[in-house]
Amino acid sequence: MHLYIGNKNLSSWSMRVWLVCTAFDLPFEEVLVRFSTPDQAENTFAQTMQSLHSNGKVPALVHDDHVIWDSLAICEYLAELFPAKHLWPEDRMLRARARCISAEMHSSFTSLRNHCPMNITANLAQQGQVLWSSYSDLRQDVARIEQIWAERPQPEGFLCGHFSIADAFYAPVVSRLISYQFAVHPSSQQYMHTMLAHPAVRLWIQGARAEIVA
Ligand SMILES: N[C@@H](CCC(=O)N[C@@H](CS)C(=O)NCC(=O)O)C(=O)O
Repeated sequence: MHLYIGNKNLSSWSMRVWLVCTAFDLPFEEVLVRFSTPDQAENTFAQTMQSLHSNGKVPALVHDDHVIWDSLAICEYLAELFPAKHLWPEDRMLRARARCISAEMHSSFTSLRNHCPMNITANLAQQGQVLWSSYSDLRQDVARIEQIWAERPQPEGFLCGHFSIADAFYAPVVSRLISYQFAVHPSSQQYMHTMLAHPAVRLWIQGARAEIVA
């Protein structure tokens, strides 16, 4: 099973799936395809990804000669492939909640996504201040995310019990809140702390830092 991902520092959609594969110790090989920069004569990222699939984006999972190319679809595929790993919560109601909040992350929060691209290693506090005071829809997105986090079953725990696909979907937000230094409630800070202590999250962040040094 090969998982194609973009730069760890930048690719929020890749981060989600990689975290799931790593946190649940799934048998996969990572294929890092760096995003091309405007000064490159050829868009090697687009060439590589489009040769794999016409969607041309990361993440993409290649398994048994099939390509699955959307982060939520990949996670659902993995959950079916490894049922004993319980990538979704075992409890039906928690599982339904995990699916709801993952779908909400997948389809919403466009203001946060558009104004605040993930950049794990950057300190974007200054931009954060300007963005925060300029965009009410950005403040609304963060407020809704904090509401979702506050509804987790245990204050010191993950969103739906043990670490699940839902947490992986919100991991890039944890990174954004840190980079842009948006002030959040103590309960949200506690969730961010829990996430940052997770071994898979730590490994991804280490990888992002290593990319910048390299
Ligand atoms: N809905 C897709 C979105 C994937 C996506 O937008 N990936 C970005 C990187 S994080 C990408 O590949 N961008 C390159 C491009 O658009 O050419 C998913 O969930 O996987």
